[in-house]
Amino acid sequence: MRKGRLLYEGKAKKLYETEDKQLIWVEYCDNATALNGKRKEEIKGKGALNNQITSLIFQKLNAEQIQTSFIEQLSKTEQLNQKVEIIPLEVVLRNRVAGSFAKRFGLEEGEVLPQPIIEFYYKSDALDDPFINDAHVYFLELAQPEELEFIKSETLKINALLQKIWAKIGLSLVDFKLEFGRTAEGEIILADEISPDTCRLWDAEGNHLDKDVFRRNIGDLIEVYSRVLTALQEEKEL
Ligand code: U5P
Repeated sequence: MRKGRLLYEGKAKKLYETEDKQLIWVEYCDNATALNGKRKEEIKGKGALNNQITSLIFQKLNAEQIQTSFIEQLSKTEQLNQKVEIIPLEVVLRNRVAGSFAKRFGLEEGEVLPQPIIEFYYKSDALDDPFINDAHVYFLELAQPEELEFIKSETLKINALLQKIWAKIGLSLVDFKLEFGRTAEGEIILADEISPDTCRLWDAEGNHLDKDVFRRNIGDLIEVYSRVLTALQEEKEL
């Protein structure tokens, strides 16, 4: 398999064509962004950490019969994915009060929600990813009602699996963001990444082992992400 033409450059990833039209070559870069791209920094080693963490998590989800775009890790910074058309929807699931949810409702961070809450954001840099509801999803023609129901039930299933995976290394899954894509056959599958860039992860002492260390300037991102990767690798070997 060879890396072909650059197809798309996102905030922290580059997607390349391969000889096979159904497959894309994904390269994780060292960029860290906050405030929807308005704050940007290069952090050496971040791409390799996120690629390795995402690859481990997606391997576990694939093994649990979740349909995902992940095929294999190619190198420290690269992976092979099935090509999908990304649905411009950020699907956020919250297990605990934190982040924009805490801000929106004027709450302290930390409270465990009686049941998980799923939220949708419309992926649009120009509009700053606005918070939307099901009716907006249909109005914007992002998904059909039965597709959105599938996305919700899949997100709940993924939450249960992710909570178990993170709990094994002593981390509480506070919230996370997923993206889904459509295959050439029109099937909806999980895509993009699952890493400390897209999950809030707290340890038992309340330390943040995720991108909040960068967003809030409260720690060393490489040190924290390395701790997460090492713990996942050690757990895998047990
Ligand atoms: N999140 C992303 N990308 C975004 C916005 C949020 O991955 O563009 C993730 C955060 O890392 C957090 C969850 O785990 O979604 C909720 O974020 P927030 O709405 O509390 O900022």
